[in-house]
Amino acid sequence: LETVVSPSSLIPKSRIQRRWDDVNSYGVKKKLQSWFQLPNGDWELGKIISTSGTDTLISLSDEKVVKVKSDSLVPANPDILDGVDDLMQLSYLNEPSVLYNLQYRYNNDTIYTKAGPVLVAINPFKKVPLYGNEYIEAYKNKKMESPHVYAITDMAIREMIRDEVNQSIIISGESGAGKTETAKIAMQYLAALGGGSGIEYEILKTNPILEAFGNAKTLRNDNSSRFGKLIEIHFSETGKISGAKIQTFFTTFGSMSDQSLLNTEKINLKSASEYKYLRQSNCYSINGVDDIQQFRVVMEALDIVHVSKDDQDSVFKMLAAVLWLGNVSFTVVDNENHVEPVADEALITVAKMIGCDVGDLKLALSTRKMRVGNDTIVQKLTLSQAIDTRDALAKSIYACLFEWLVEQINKSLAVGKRRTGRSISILDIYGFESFERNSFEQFCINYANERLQQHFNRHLFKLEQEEYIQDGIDWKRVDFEDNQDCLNLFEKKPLGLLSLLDEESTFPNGTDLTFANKLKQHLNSNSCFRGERGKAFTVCHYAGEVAYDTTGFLEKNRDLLHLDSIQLLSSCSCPLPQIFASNLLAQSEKPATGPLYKSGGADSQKLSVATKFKGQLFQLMQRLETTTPHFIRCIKPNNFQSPGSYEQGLVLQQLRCCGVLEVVRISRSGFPTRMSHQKFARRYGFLLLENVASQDPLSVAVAILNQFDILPEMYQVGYTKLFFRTGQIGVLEDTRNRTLHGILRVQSCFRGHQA
Ligand code: AOV
Ligand code: MG
Repeated sequence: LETVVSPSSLIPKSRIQRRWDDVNSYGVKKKLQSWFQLPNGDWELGKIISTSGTDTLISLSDEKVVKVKSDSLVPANPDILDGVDDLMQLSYLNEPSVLYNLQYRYNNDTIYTKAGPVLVAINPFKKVPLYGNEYIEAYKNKKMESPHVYAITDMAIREMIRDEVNQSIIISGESGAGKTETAKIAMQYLAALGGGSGIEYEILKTNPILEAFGNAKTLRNDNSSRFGKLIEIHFSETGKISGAKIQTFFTTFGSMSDQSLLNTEKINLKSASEYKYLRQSNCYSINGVDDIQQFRVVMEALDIVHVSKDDQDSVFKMLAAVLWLGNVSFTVVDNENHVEPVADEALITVAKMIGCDVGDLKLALSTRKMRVGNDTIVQKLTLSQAIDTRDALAKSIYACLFEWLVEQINKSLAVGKRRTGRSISILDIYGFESFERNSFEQFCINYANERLQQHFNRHLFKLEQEEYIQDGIDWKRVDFEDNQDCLNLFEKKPLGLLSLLDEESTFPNGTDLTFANKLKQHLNSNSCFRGERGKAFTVCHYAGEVAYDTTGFLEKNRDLLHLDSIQLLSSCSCPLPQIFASNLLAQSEKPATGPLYKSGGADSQKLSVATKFKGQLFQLMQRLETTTPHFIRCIKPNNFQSPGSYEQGLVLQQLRCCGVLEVVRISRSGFPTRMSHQKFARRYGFLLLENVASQDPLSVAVAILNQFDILPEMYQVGYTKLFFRTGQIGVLEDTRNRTLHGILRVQSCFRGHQA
């Protein structure tokens, strides 16, 4: 059998990968095993039989022999390296080897693997026996060391205590990759180690509440978070959890989940299919989800985080108001297509739930007050304007309700007055998205990820190298993909994507097409931008090119909630709508800085959605900047949420998007662990066999390195710090811990003896 295949470029190669190939393409002929790419893009392992000229004969596992171009083969690692814990240990770091290693582990339910300092987690889509108290104990006592969320969380705790610096655990990945589950696993570990005061129990109970109100079933994930979340967990000096604070970002409540509600007459509850908002997906149940059981859990959680019974009643009234709003219908009242809401059960129930006059509600849904000079005129709404107004009100009540709940939770978890400045924050935020059709949501999400990627880059590569150079150690510069150009494309003023979007949103005659044309006119010279035909444009993100369709951009960027609706809420007799109204007014106030979006003709000035988004993102980044980050990259092995299926192409694409391969390359050539001479001497000096009390820290440090036989290529001595390759400090830490335990035991024996 003779088949000549040219497997190159079946998977488009990124710039990063091309460089990888340069590094790894040597040595193929001498190796017995090699990767060979099948026409479908998957890689298969083959044994080299012979090489002649530019061709190589290889035999595959099914005994088939194929002839391929020698330069298309990629070297494979020896069997002994199958399934290593850390990708850094691989001799050959090419893509097929990495894919194979992850798959090998995944097939054994070992879903976690290190990629240098980054933890890769592959969603098992089934229960795996890796969690619970026994595992927590094992990681706590260092009896278990294999990569795990517990291990990385443990490291965060230790570094928080050791360095007295706040820590963050940044979890990213595609929808359905397992971010939220991973965040919960990390919280579990923190609660187990820092528990005692009881507050940890409350903190864990915030998850079911946030998920009940903030998650929805989507095509990609049955329990998809429609918001990003940062939870900051505070610790006392003794290492006990003292409180927590939750911040949510970028809520997108476009679609709502099938909430199971209280079945009481008080809120006039009907079955889900009676509500227009819940009817649209035609999906009323989720496999394996028991709504009644979940509902009980949420109600119990609300009690635990101290939401009073009265407030709980109000919460369900607001939910009912939102659902009934969706059922409000309109009739045309004149020949200009102006409308009025129908005064039926839906309208009357909404008015009752929020506590307003039916007439006021009618007016707010069918008219808009506008100021012309010093006069106020009332404009009637057309059918489509009225529907938009109704939906905007429903969305904003829901969003306000969610924000209010988070606020209540935060009050309940409030950190006491004695802040210690010790905290671990967990960030669960959606990753880079690239679909067939990409809209405003992907535009915002990918912009946020571009920023997070810069944080990742800066932390892992840039700061790293700057530190080496500053400390004068021998270090050959490793380049990394800097994404500053792409960030400039978004953020530059006045000619950046965000500025131009805001500008066009303020023009009454602006359309998605005029917006797209403006982008092409001003940004075509930018290397990260490419105008496409019609209303489309392409951005070259760090993770790849994404073509955006500007359809709906302007409308989504304008905040459609009218001042009339806010005024309606503020006049309601229920407490929650009043709180919502004052929050909304505060948000729409003119801020000291930042571009403004003037809503078309109305008398309020509001921030555009994109500008608010950018503001939140900057706040988030500022908070993260003050922490030592730990990164977890979640990977989805297939698109069917099913266990046991591992699609190489899909995994590879995600590995590239989150820079996992690049980070291994950099880490392997660097010195990720570092410690000042003083600290090193203080920490390990007592392990020395000879007395060094009189010596300077550097001499002590060198003595330690010698005594423990740390190989010269494994460390570098800088002006102020010692730099180590990965894993080196572990040996010293172990010895130190064992010795300390020994001393403690001796001391307690001694005390026992005295007594
Ligand atoms: P996501 O947070 O990354 O998506 P989730 O954390 O909700 O994804 O995970 C999706 C589903 O995968 C969960 O509901 C579980 O069924 C399963 N899963 C994830 N991690 C594990 C694990 N460690 N063990 C067992 N099952 C797991 V989104 O919120 O959609 O971006 O917006
Ligand atoms: Mg999630």
